[in-house]
Amino acid sequence: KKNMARRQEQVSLADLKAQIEQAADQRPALVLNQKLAQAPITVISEIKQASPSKGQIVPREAFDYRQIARDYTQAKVDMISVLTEEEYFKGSLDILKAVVATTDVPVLRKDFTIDPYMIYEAKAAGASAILLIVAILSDQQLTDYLALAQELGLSAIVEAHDQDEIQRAVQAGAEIIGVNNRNLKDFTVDFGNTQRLRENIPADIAVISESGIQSRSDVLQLEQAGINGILVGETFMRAPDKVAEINR
Ligand code: IGP
Repeated sequence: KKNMARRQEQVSLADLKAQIEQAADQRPALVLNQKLAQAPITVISEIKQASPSKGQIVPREAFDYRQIARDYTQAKVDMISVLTEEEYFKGSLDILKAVVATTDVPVLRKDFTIDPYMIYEAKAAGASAILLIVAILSDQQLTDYLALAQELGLSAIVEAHDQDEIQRAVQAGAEIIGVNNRNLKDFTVDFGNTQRLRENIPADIAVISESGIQSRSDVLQLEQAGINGILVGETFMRAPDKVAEINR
């Protein structure tokens, strides 16, 4: 929050809007929504060096996000997720901008979106999608932020953990729901939860399974449960040969 306030002082909302209008090189709008309508499973690969549950995942000096972006591109992933949260994930908007400049693959801004400014900021930085976490937003915010994302041509992944949050996501008009396999209270991972929740989500809403995905058999399990996409961070970040790991 502190970091964000600092950024807000640097670039005014009016300047962000002007940047968005002038941007020549923009990724196609709502690309993730289109992608998710097709088989096979959509793969979103994440770029992050650290997390609250795992600490430093790759050594700081080995965190070559441009090279990782090139590897993910070569592996033909559908989207690249870039953590921009600075304090817990040691990400930044500059990393996202560098990734956007390195690849033509659409990019997801992975952050704790808590105001409209961050959505304009994502668009101005060249992102194609944003994350909206139900647990930290009111119903009004969810509705408003989904409308803003749509207006800007951004896909929105609405993250929900339980039946109640899924209800709220659906009510707000989410087209893509991200179900986190990781319980944020104790960091345990449970695919069963995702599989059970899928049954209660309308079939026309795409579901992305997030976190803790480690193997081909994990992916098969999720495919069988009717999951449309996967979001994988740590497993790919730790893989010495990312292209081989993704095509495994
Ligand atoms: C990736 P993993 O276990 O593959 O590294 O997880 C992604 O799901 C995780 O980073 C994540 C996340 C979030 C991060 C899911 N939801 C919300 C920050 C904020």
